[in-house]
Amino acid sequence: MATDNTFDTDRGTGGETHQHVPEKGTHTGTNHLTTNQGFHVSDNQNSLRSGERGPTLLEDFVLREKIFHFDHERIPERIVHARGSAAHGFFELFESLSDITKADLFQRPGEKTPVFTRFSTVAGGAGSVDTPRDVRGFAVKFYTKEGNWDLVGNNIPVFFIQDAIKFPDLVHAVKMEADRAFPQAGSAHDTFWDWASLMPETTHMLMWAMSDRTIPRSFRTMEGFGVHTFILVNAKGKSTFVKFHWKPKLGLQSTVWDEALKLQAADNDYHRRDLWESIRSGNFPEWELGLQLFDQDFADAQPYDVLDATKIIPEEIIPVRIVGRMVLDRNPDNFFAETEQAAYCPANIIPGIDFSNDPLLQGRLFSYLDTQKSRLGTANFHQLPINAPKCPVMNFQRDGQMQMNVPMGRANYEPNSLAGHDEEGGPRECPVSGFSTFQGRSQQQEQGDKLRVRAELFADHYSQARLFWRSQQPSEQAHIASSFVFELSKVGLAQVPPRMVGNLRNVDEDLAKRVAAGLGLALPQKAPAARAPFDMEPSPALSIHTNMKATIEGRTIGILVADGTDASALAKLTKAIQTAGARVFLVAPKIGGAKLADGTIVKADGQLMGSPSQLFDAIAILLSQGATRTLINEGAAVQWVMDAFGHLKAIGYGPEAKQLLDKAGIEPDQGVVLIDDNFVEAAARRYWDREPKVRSLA
Ligand code: HDD
Repeated sequence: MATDNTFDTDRGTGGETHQHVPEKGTHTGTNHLTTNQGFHVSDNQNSLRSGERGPTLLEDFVLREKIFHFDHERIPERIVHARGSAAHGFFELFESLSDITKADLFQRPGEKTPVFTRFSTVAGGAGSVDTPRDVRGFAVKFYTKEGNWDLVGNNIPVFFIQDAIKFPDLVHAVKMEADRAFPQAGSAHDTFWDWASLMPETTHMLMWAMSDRTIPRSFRTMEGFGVHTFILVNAKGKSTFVKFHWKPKLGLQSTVWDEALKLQAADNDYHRRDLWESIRSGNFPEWELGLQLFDQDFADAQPYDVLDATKIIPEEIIPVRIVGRMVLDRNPDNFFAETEQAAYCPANIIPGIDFSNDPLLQGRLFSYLDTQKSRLGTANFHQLPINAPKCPVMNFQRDGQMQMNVPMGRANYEPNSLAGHDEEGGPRECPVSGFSTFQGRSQQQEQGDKLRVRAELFADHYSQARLFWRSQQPSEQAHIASSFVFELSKVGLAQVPPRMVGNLRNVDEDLAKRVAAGLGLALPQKAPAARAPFDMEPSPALSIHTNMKATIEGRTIGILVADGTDASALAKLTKAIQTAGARVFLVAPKIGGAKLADGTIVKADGQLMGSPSQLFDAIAILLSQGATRTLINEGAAVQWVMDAFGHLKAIGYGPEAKQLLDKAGIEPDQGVVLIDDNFVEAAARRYWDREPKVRSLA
């Protein structure tokens, strides 16, 4: 009778198995496949049945356990930020901050604190794509010696709403529509713009959302922000307001919208893969932590409220003080156990850091703990390895589903007098080192009538939206106006686009006119403003195009090769790119590679059809004349060049490949260079001035 139709069990499953299979009949091997109860499994290919062709027996506990566990593998995904990727690393302090905070991780220069950092999109489900137009989450869990501190931020320093009570409406409006369950992972639809156009407080964040900030090149090239004003408290009880910033070592970089759209087809996992591969190859993503520090007098003197999460403090007014760095140097071992089960919570803070009265933050303090119970199914989720603090946890909380610890002793209440009576009394509260809420968050006493109101300055919804607009380069303004046109063009409710453009007239008349013209709308009435906007000094720090670093470090350059490519030219180019800190990705018509002119074979990293130029920061084309003649009739090759040009990337080419450029309709400019003419330097930037030649922008 056959016992195994598929695999030779003694050899495992074709090399994928981690099990070392010991000699048959022995029970001494350490790598046996077992059930969850620890029984060795003798046959993982056939269920237990009555007779060779008979029914499967209910008695088969091996089968039942395996299917049972599989049936329960999925847990509810996060209601927002469901799609994400994370990595382990460390935070290293540059200078002691003992003058402003007693938080232990900020005391000793050079000291490292472990972190687990998760990046995410907001609107899409866990299986959605990486490159929709969307805000990105930037959540850092610091495992400090005093307990876990979670800085749960975004890649944008402001938020859509001022009060947490609006959060369910925001999320319902932006996620797929209630009746039809589409669209997935995007804001370009009726319900989002219906809601947003009725909520003028969203306007500042909408400006950021329609900018290139929401189509980042990678997680490694995004800024991160704690968004809210927090409070630092030193050992003497003195407080300082703080806003947290993460600055990427590689500088800010974004894609262009057409590229982001095409990336959704080229690689669903574009950002996830980038994070994973850069860590695996030893190019560890890095950010500096910066603080904006200010006091109550400064806060009182501003024309906006520092407790309003729709407002920033321009960096030119309060400079960002760099105090440390975060390096992500280890990929998770298991996506589910770590990334999926990671439970961040803004309420996780440590002595020396405190909340402000920002009404958005105050609501968040409740939501995250609450959602983890529904997502992870038990109040004991903090015991999961990824969530457990790396310092001792001792209290009298007991029991609950999935209790994974075995609390010792008789005492499970406090106070008790068991200590000293041959019994352990358990831990005691510690007034000196324990967390005590900072008294006096604002100069006003925290008491008053019970009111459902917002402070007066919260009513200014447009001044900072205008500040953002006026701080952008013309190329970036064109992207913002065009994004509004793109998104509102997807809206079928006739009343919505004019309402939105009416709001934009409070931001900037030119912006509103451009959006109206792009939509083919007559300019609507200006919406009434609850508080008249005023002009602020433009902030160059808000522009990506001003602040991009002219370097190819950390980037990927695609080189198209084929049979007959000059081997020495390829070697020279590869060396130059790698020396400058970038990665080379060889693309060839066949994955098996190309036979170079000197007869050597190089293997391709990707086949032409499956490796469109969206995947690269710049491209180079090294072909023989024969290969060029063939490839000018290959749509994928022509598209490769056209897209790189259209996405404003540098194109390097050997003279033999010129015909391919001509076929793709390339009009040479500064970014189209012969490979010998310092292609590496050309590849360090994007060519924004090319854009009007390749698309019409609003
Ligand atoms: Fe939130 C997840 C960031 C407002 C309620 N949020 C979540 C994550 C990030 C943020 C990065 C994913 C964390 C992870 O990787 O697991 N959220 C923000 C920022 C906000 C913000 C920067 C404004 C400044 N959030 C906000 C409000 C509420 C929530 C006002 C509710 C009142 N957020 C949640 C949540 C989530 C969440 C429902 C979903 C999954 C989770 O918490 O763990 O509780």
